[in-house]
Amino acid sequence: MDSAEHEQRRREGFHADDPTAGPLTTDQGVEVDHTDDSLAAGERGPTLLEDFHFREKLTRFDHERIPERVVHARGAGAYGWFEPYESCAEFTRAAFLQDPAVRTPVFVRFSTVQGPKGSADTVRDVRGFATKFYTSEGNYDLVGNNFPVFFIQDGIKFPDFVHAVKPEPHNDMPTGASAHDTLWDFVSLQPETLHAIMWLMSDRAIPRSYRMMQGFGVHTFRFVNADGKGTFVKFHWTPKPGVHSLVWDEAQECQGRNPDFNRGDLWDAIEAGEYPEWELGVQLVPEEDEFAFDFDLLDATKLIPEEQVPVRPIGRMVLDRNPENFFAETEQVAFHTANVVPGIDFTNDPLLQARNFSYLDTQLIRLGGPNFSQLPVNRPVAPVRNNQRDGYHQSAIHRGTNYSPNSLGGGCPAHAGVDGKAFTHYTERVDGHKIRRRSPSFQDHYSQPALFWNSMADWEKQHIVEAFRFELGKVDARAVRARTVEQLAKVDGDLADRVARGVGVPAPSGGETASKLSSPALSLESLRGDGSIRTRQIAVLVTDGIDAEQVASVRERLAAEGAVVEALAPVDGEVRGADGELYTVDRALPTVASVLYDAVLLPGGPVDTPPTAADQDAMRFVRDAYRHGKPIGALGSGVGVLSSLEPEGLRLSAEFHRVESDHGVVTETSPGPAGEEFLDAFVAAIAAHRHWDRPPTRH
Ligand code: HDE
Repeated sequence: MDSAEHEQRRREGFHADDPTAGPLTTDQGVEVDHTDDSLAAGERGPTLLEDFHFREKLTRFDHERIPERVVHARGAGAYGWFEPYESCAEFTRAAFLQDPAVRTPVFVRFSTVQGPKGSADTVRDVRGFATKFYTSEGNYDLVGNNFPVFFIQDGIKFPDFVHAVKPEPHNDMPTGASAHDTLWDFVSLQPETLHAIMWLMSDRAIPRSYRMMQGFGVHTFRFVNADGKGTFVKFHWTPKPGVHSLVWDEAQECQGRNPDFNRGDLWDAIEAGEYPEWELGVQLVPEEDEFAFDFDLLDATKLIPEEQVPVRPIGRMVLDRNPENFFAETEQVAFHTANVVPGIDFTNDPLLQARNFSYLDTQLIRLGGPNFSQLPVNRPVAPVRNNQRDGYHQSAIHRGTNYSPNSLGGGCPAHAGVDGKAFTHYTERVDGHKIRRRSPSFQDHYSQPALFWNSMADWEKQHIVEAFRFELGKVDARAVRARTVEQLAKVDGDLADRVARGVGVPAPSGGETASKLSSPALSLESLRGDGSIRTRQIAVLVTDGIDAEQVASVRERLAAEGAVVEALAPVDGEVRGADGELYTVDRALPTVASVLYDAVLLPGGPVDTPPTAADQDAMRFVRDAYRHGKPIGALGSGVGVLSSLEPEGLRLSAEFHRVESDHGVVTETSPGPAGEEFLDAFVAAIAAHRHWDRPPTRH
C-alpha cells in the first residue's frame, strides 16, 4: 500500500454529511424548517413536550462534553508524515523504518500536563509530545514528553505524583501551576523526582513554541530485527529551528495576553505553509551492554548522556495539515504505549509496564467504550480483522462467525504468521521471586540532577535558581521549603545555597556536588537549530513621522528571510510617514504586547523627533523586550528612544553610518534605508533568539 492509499483509507468516512449540501435535518434525517423558536401552546404559552426537534437539539448539546484527560488535558494536534533516511533493518524490522521512499502518515498531539482543558499554554510544565504513526503494519504510538526523564520510577506512584501536582483538593487551586505546597511536599519526600524537577525548573518547561522543543520516548524501548535480535533504544525528536524558550516573567504575562500562545503558533505556522519539522534520532545500546552504565537502563529518571551514546538520526517528520474539527480529531485521539508494531518492543521499565495498562483503561472511560479505535483519527490504515465485537458505539457491521476456531466461517480470520509478518513478542528470559521492592540499581537519585546542573550555561543556572525561588516562595509550609532545599543540597551545594537565600530557609552546610560529570548536549546553547529566522514574529513600532523608506528596507529583508513582520502604532489604521505618504498599521499597540513578539525594530523619523518616546505603550514594549533579552534594532532617531532607557554601559551607535551590535541590540543612527551591515547584524541577533546578561536599564 503506498502513501496515497494510506491517506485515502485513513480519511474514509472522515466527514459527516456536508451541511452545505441541503437543508437542516434532525438526527433522523427529517427536514426542519424552523430552529429559532420552540413549539409552544400559544404565543406566550408553555413549551410542548412533543417538540422533538427542540428536545433532540438540547439533549445533544447537554451531551457534547466528554471527560477531559486526567493528565495532558490541554493540547493541540496536527497531521503530517514521517520518512526514514535509510533502512534500519539492521536493528528493527518495523516496516515504516525500512524504505526512504515510503512516507508514513502521522498525527501528533502536544500538551501540557497539569492544567485543565481550558488552561493557559505558557505555564511551567512538562509538554506531551505524542505521535501516532499510521503504519502499513498497524498503528505505532510514541507517547513522549519534551523532557527525557520522568518524575517517578514505578507506575504505582503515578496517582500520588499526579494528585500532588494537580490543584489542591480543598480549593482546586492553583490552575496550571506547580508552585504549591502539595507538589513540593511530595518532591521533598520522594527524591527520585529531583532529576525531572531540575528540567521542570529549567527553561525547557516554558517552550517558545511546540515547533521548537525536543521530544523524548523517555523509556528504554527495544528494537527487534528480522533475526529476533534485540537492541535497546531511546527515541529523540529534534526540532529543525532549534530549541527555544520563553523567560518566566514573559511566560506569565503571556498567560493573560494570549492563553493560546503555543497552540496558535502551531496552527498559524501550518496555515502559512511553514511546516514544523523534527528529526527522529535513536540512541542504540546492544543487549550485551545492558549493565555498562552507572545507572539502570530500566530507570526512567535517568538519561543516557549523548556524549556516551551518540544520537543517530534515522528520519524526519513534517507536520503539514491542521485538523478540521478539534473535538473529532485532537480531543478524540487515543494514544496508547502498547500500540507497537513488529520490530518495536518493550523493556521491563516498571513505568512503561504501568503505562501499558493505564492508556487503554483511560480511553475506555474517556471515550465511553471499547470501539474508540474505529474513530477516524484512531483508525489504523492497516486492515482490522478479528472477533472482537459489539459494545457501545459499534460502527462496523461485522459479518460471519465471531469465534475461533471455527469451520462455519471458513476458519476466518486465520492466524497470521505464515509469512513472518505477525507481531511476536521478544523472547526474554525472566526469572525471579515475587517481590514488591525497588531494585537497588534505581537508588541513586542525585548524580543525574547534578549532571544536568553541571551542563547548564551560567544564564541557564540563574534561571533554574530563580524558578526554584519562585516555586518554593509560593509554598506556605516552611518545613517543606527547608526539606526541599536539603534535598537540593544533596544534588549540589551551590544550587542549594542560592535557592535557600531566596526562600528564607537556612542553607545546608557543606553540600558538594553529586557528580563531576557534565553533558554539554543538554544545554540550550548547543541546540540552536538551523540559524534561520523563519516564522519569527517581529514588531515594528511606527507613528506619524516615521521614515517609511527605512521601515520598508528592513521589512523587505526580514520577510525575505521568512520572518513575520507587523507594524504596531498607538492606534490602528494608518500613520503618515515623514514623506507624507500613508503607511498601513497591522495592529494597535494596546491590543498586543512585547511578550507576543520575538524582536522589535525602532525605526527613525526626522532627527530630534523620536517617534515613540512619548508613547507609554511603546516605551513599555521596548523595556519589556530589553528585559526579556529579545533582539532590538534601532535606526536613525529610533536609537534615541532606546538610549532614553539608559541601558548601563551598552554600546549604542552614536555616529552616522556606524553599526553597533551589543547583547542583541543593533543600532545605526543614519537616516534613510537600512544598510546591509545593520540588516545582517539584526538578522543574526534574531537568529540567536535571546541575549542574556544584558546590562540593566535606569528607566
Ligand atoms: Fe502518561 N498518561 N502516564 N506519561 N501521557 C496519559 O492517557 C500514565 C507518562 C503522556 O496527547 C493518560 O489518554 C501513567 C510518561 C502523554 O492524548 C493516562 C504513567 C510520559 C500523554 C496516562 C504515565 C507520559 C499522556 C491520560 C506512569 C512520557 C497525552 C489521558 C506510569 C514518556 C497523550 C490519556 C495525548 C496521557 C497515564 C507517565 C506522556 C492516564 C500511569 C513517562 C504525552 O493514561
